[in-house]
Amino acid sequence: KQRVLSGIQPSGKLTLGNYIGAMRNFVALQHEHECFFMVVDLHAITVPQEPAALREQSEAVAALFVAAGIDPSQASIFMQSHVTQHAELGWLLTTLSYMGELERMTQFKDKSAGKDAIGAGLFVYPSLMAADILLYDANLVPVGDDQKQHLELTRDLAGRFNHRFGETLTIPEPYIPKVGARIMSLDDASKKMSKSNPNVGSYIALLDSPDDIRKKISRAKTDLGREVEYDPQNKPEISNLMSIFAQCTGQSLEDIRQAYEGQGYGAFKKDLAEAVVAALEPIQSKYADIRSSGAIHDILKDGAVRAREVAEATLSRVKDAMGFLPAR
Ligand code: AQP
Repeated sequence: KQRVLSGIQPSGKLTLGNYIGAMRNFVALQHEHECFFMVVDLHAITVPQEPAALREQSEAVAALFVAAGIDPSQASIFMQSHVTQHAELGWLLTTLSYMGELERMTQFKDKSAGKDAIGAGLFVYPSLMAADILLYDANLVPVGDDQKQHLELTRDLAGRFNHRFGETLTIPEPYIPKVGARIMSLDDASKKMSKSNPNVGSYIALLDSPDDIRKKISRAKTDLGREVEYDPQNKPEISNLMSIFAQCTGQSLEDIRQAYEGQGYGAFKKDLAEAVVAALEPIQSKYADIRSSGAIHDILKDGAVRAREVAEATLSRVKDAMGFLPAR
């Protein structure tokens, strides 16, 4: 069986982008593969987080994994910070990372742009992410398009480690959806939809109420003209909305174009809102059940036990290869 590993940061409310770009593939991969899905809280603190919000969002993300369809008896669901090997391998890989390659990461450039106090953790984020993946000898990493560059760096670091210290780490492959790998912001289709965007109207949260979803979609930016056509170059806003429609209903872009021919944006947006509401309804109701049952704590406990076992074996191999004196 191939190993699959991925994570999501509890850095805000999960969005439709997180779901379409990443989580949906977690669900699809769980039956054929040995899967590890984690809430990457150590990553979330690379930008300032309020303790109470971090705690709440962490539990919310874990519960959303289950609500979205990840079966905890099939896949291990855990908190990154519950498996201390992540921080330790993260440090080891930081020492193998080059300043130049970290400086080239677009996520670092985007998140540090215009800030005068930039946390060092934000800079070494990709080294920790490499540790997350390499600890599990992951073969496949389901992520959205924005994480492709970090995954490339992970592959470079694994290759560098193996070259310097002997074959130790498995080189992972990205697993990126062919469509929906980059859902854009509702207020600006040149930026990806992001849970940490301070403008809540820019994203649809998986737990937004039906009324909020309707409001956000009716206010979503559209392009000049009135034809519903997929043309990302010239009509980026409407093309993004069409992608969301296609992802929520399973219809093709061409079917959507034909269905709204001559009707303008208004009718399309109205149906889009209902399609999103319908797609999220089952997730939201399952989420409410899981949160009220309190079952998530046991799920996280079991997941961490399974994860630790694999992570510790890899970490020992790595430390041994690097020449650390074994503790007796
Ligand atoms: N807009 C998106 N479209 C498709 N996939 C997306 N992902 C994120 N945004 C989109 C994918 O979701 C997974 C979890 O992402 P993350 O929490 O690790 O951080 P991120 O990639 O930086 O996502 P956000 O929502 O933009 O979070 P913040 O705002 O905190 O940085 C990843 O697989 C990602 O590709």
